[in-house]
Amino acid sequence: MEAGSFTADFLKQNHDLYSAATNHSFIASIRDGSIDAQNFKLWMEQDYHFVREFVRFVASVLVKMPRDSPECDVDIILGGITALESEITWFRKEANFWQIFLERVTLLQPNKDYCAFLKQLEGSDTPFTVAISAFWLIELVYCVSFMSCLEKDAKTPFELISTVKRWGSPEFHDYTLKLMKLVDKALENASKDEQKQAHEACVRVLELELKFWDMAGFVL
Ligand code: HMH
Repeated sequence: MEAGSFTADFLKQNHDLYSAATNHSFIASIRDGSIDAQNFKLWMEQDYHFVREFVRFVASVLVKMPRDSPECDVDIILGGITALESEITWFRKEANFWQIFLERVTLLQPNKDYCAFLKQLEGSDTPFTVAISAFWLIELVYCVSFMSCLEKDAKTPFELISTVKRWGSPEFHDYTLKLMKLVDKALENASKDEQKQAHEACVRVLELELKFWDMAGFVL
């Protein structure tokens, strides 16, 4: 069988897990308007803290970029970091609206596990190729999930529109496509071992995303 690009091959080979991570019942409940405010607040509290760790992870991806990378490639990651700053400001504003006290949040186990995985990827023993692959997929799962909440027949509640637009907008989708191209370019000439490591990291991302949604959809 002729091998295609890393990203296309990965999504084909892990179709069921990818589909489970991007068609979760938590997202379906936003899409059909049946979501409970408690679940949404729980997701927001946890995700804010995830994003705080994610900032460090994305910075580590930038540091790992090969020195001879074209400037436009570096700028894609830099743009990602810039977007995270406005994301954090948005989280604080939303938290205020939902009466969430972000500094009082206790991290739940699935979030702790995900942040621990990010920390591991931040380490200097994780190659750039592996880190950028995970980065692409982390963004893609949110993009594809939230995009479904903006489809014509979606009944997303008005108060959640700014959330779903953050990750489900055409601009965010373009950004994931740019990341995808960076991944495929980086892995084209990588060793078999790095390709395998990148594949494994991406499987882990899907598993962790799935558990993160499970956590958000679970009411105590
Ligand atoms: C858990 N995955 C999780 N949170 C996010 N904010 C994203 C992906 C996308 O940035």
